[in-house]
Amino acid sequence: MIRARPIAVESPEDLRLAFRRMGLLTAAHEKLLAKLPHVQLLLTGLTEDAARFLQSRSEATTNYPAWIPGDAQARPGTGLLSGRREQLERLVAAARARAAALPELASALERALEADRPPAALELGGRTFAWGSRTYVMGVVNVTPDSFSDGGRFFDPEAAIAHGVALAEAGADLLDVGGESTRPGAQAVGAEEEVARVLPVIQGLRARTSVPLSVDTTKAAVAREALKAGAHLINDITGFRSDPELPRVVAEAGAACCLMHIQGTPATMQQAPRYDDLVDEVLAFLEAAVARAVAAGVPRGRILLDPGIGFGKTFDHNLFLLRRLGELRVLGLPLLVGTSRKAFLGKLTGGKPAAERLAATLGSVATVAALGGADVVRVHDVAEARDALTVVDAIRQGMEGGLLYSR
Ligand code: HH2
Repeated sequence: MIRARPIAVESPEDLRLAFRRMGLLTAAHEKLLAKLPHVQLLLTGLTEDAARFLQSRSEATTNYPAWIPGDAQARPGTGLLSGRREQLERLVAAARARAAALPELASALERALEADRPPAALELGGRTFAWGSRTYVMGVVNVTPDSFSDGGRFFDPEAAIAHGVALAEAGADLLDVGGESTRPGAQAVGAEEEVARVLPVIQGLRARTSVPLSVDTTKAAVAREALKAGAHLINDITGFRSDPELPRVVAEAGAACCLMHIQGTPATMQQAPRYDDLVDEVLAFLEAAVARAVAAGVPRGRILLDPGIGFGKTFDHNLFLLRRLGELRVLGLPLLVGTSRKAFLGKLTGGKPAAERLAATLGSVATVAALGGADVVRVHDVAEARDALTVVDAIRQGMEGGLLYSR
């Protein structure tokens, strides 16, 4: 009986398994892959020169990808490139070789073509984060009286330390200690008060666990003390936009950082979030954040990025961004995603309060992991997230059955 079945073209692994099934030599796989998968790239922000170049190449020969320009009046500088990988690679070379070279276009295309490669591994606090090998878990330790889901529960330092130790034992790969709530409309906390909240907890956790420690702060003064006390990563929900000193403090300590997208400030962010192109604007914000970090001396390889779910985003913005998370892979850096117990999950589940959003959280965590968009998930319930992710990661990597083809 003749059968035909679709193989996911965006997954080279599955195409390689199809080649095995067909008995083709391993040596030929890469060559065949370059000819096969269809790459579609949405381009925005094109100069007229770059747009003309794309048009002329696609008209000239079939050596280059097809080019569909966007509406010149309504959406200038946009278009879609569609073709095989080798055609795209030829286009990159042509953009570089041209007398009036187009390096920005060439780099943007190159980054898009490399988006399926995992970022370089990160050494943090004596552990290796091998991106792409599995989804890592960051456990939340809120030392605040007013966090949206657990405010006041771990305000006492001993309670916070015990909670952090429990999360570490439950399998957290990182702990994120925060002394200031970022929920919409939260009261700002002074640096002195924030240091007084987080420092004893960092010291206690350093003494009692070997898990790398992150500190959720926007302030250089807090970061400085936290890093001195042994924290390894600074998690700034404003993407190094609120304290110009902060990137330098991170660089000088040789620490890592997580830079998050936010529109507005926690006080105002949920009033009227608005975007023309959500993914494009998040990409632009994160690129600028990386530039600030690198300019201050933070190596690119010590930066994680976060789309900032719930930070200046409507319900629909959150869902769309989670669905299209994979597009942020063009940044070439590991992605951290925080959906845990957030309001959009409450809304999706008929108005459940934060304390009853565990199953919804696990659904969101499993989805972002399965879509391949997240390297780290930031969660309150570590043991449960670990179990869910173990299943997702195992299914994503379940290729052993396909290896039978080569026998
Ligand atoms: N979400 C919160 C706080 N910090 N950091 C990153 N990188 N990503 C996030 O999504 C994120 C974050 C909000 O959660 P929580 O800490 O539980 O609440 P609160 O800010 O009220 O303390």
